[in-house]
This record gives sequence, C-alpha cells and structure tokens, in this order.
Amino acid sequence: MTLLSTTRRATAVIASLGAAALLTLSTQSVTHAAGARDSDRDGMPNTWEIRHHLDPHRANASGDPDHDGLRNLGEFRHGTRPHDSDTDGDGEDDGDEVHDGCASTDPTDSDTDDDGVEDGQEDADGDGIDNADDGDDDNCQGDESGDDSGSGSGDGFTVTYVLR
Ligand SMILES: [Ca+2]
Ligand SMILES: [Ca+2]
Ligand SMILES: [Ca+2]
Ligand SMILES: [Ca+2]
Repeated sequence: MTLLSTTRRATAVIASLGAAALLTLSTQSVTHAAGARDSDRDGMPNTWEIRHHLDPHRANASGDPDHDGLRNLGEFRHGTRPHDSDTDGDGEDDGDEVHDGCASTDPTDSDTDDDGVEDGQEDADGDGIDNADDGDDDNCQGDESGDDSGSGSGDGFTVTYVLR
C-alpha cells in the first residue's frame, strides 16, 4: 500500500513536472510568435512597426516616410529608424550609406572604418566631395564636373568658369 501510494505520488509529481515544462514551452512559443507576428505580411514584425510608429495592419514595406532613399523594409533589415533619415547622425542619409555602390557604409555606425572620420565626411570616390554631399547615384564613380546638384546642366560651364 505504502509503496503503491509512493509510486502514485511520484507519478503525479512527474506528471505535474511534465505539465509545467509543457506550459513553459508553450508560453515561450506564444511569446516568440507574438514577437514575430506580422499582421500585414509586409516582412516587418508588428513589434518593430509599432515601435517605429508605422501601421502594423497596412502593408507599407515600400514606404519611405523619412525620404532617405531607404524603404521601410530596408530600414528594418538594416536596423535603422524609418522616421530618421540619418540614423547614426554622421551626415550621410541611411539610403546613401546602403546604396552608394562600392562605398556602402554602415547606416548604424557613424564611423564605419573607425578611422576617426565620420562616414559623411569621407570621400569614397576621391572626387573632392564628401559622401554627405556627393550625388546619390554617382558616388564611387567620381564627379568630373564637381557638380552633384543634379541639375544636369551647366556642369561643364561651371568648371570652365572656375578654371578661367
Ligand atoms: Ca508588418
Ligand atoms: Ca526611409
Ligand atoms: Ca548616416
Ligand atoms: Ca554610417
């Protein structure tokens, strides 16, 4: 009798331990699922969207509210802020840091190469114009004209004028 009841008690203890373990497991998986939930299936988790004041129920992966050339999904993937055009404050927009051809820098590190010069002050293509002021498309290719205003006109004239 005593042995039987002890066995039963042990079984009950093991069973409750198992239940507790299962409960812990399911709680964790629920928590994990909630953290990764993406109601609008736009690739950006609800938690991230809410934290960054985006609508988690509207697919807005291609939005660019801070006009930095980096879409919301890209901001999520690069760990940048979708409402801050220059997340690391180095003078170069997030989009420029990510897209600048061979000169891509870390949009969350103000001095990617740790040389004491902020990314925006670097001159990746050696054209005399720092990354922050260089054109979005032509950084890393060099600006012969030295004009990155994007006007497209008068570049040659400007250089000629300066030289004379
Ligand atoms: Ca989402
Ligand atoms: Ca953006
Ligand atoms: Ca930056
Ligand atoms: Ca940077």
